[in-house]
Amino acid sequence: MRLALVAAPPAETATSGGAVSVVLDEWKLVPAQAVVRAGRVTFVVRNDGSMAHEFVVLRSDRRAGGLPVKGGRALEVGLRAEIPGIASGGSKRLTMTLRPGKYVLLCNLLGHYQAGQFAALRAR
Ligand SMILES: [Cu+2]
Repeated sequence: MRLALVAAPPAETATSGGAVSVVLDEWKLVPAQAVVRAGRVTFVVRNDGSMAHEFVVLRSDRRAGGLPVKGGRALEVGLRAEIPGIASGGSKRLTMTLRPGKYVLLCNLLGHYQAGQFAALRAR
């Protein structure tokens, strides 16, 4: 985390630190924005669904819907961070450093990715 901050240009770290709201539901994952500034980002993830969900951040150049799937779960290649469980009606935060690039946000509970709980995110 700290290494990535040090490696980023000063202008970028100075303007980073934004919050990104994300809503989980059956069967979708909807970030408030598709593009964020690289650097420190806080995801504020709210579960509006009727069942528990999770929130996974992968660094990937693949299409958000094009991750390889095995046994009902997407392969978590490029895993960067995760909120393992968010109860129905609950909300959790995750602060991490995003380097510039393409990311896939998903819920990877059994079958949820294939049901449509994913979204693309780009950091620049
Ligand atoms: Cu889910």
